[in-house]
Amino acid sequence: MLLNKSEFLFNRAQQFIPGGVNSPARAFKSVGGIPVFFKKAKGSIITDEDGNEFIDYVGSWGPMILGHAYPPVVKAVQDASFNSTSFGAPTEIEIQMAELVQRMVPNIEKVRMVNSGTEACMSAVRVARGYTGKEKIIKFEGNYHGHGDAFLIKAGSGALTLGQPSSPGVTKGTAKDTLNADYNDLTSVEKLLKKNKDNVAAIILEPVAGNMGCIPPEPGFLEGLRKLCDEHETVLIFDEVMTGFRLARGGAQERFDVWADLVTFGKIIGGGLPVGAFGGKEEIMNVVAPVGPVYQAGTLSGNPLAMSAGLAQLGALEKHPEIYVELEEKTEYLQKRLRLLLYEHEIDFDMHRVGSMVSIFFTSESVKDFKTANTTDQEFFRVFFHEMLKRGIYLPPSPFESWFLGNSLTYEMLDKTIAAADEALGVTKLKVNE
Ligand code: KE4
Repeated sequence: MLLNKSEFLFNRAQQFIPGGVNSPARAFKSVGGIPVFFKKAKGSIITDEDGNEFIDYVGSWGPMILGHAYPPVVKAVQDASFNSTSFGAPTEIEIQMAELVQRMVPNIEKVRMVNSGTEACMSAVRVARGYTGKEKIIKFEGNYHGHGDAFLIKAGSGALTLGQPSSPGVTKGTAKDTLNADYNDLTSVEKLLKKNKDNVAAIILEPVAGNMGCIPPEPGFLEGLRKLCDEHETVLIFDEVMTGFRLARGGAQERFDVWADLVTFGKIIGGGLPVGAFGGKEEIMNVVAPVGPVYQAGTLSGNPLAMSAGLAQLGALEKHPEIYVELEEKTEYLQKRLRLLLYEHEIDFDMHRVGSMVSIFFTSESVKDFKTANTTDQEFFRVFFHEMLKRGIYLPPSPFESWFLGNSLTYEMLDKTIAAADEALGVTKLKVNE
């Protein structure tokens, strides 16, 4: 029986860990059932505790762009670990990482390593406030920037899936300084800027939304934000925790040729180890301690083990830009065939793909923001998710997440996925319309 070891482990885990998981996104809350416990993965194949194999479209929520247990990453981590895993003192490898980030993302004049995307985004907002002396920030409904207090105000990702537009524990004092605009709606931003004249420190956004499903910026949206930030002397922060090093070597900035003042990174930059980073204009970054007065610190920031994993993965991406072409072609191959299936099954849907990020929305609406993303038929997704799982396809367990493709996916795996989707869509339609 599938999942019996996962079921046993889940019961055990819940005795010691809230909800049995160390991150709510893994809890299967919006799809129901028992979260799958995995024991190993190689390339795009991930194996659960019962030995069942799945084709993986989560990729640890983005880091595994070159597949699990990518040999250069494994070797780099092994080699580094013999020399200790952390010193809490400066090392050359941190400089190598900073130099590599700057080569791949040329507007990153100064960069600071941290340990997660949340930390990167929290720090970037503090830096923007410290640099401008202003208090408010503008974010977008449905965007997720990690679990920092300032962001859990109508956040996307876990909070959206859990249906809590803002989290208890966030004080009114904090919430008042976070303003919510609508994604792809420049007018909503202009209104907030006007209403809070000269007091908006930053606009932060996912340049391609991934935490309400994959939703691209409409033409002119990013350019419009760039212009508004220049006019209002507001810091433009691109949260590229998901899109960084995925959509291109230079991430969404390079893909859309719109350049932010500060950029945050995570996921891919660590090769699967805990790494985040924030960086950008030297003039802004020089407010960061110890150069400037804005305090930001971390015991394990830039530790040699995590840097070795990140360098190995980013190094491969820098050296082999053809990876982005291959990955784009594979994702387009999948998207085109899934689209055909959805038409054949006469299922209402919208679908967005940017690079190797893709999502299906089971809705008749055209999805462009939080409101329209929410029209997706969550019950249909729930059944579809489990029908795909039964057929050995592991999708992100939420209708409000992007799928993440790794370049270790083969066309044989893609064809298996398409065949599984053909069956799963048919069965889902029957089950949901029963
Ligand atoms: P972390 O703190 O989880 O490393 O990064 C937070 C974050 C920041 N910005 C963006 C655009 C993100 O997507 C994330 C984290 N993404 C979620 C998945 N959508 C991580 C999964 C989880 O929370 O377990």
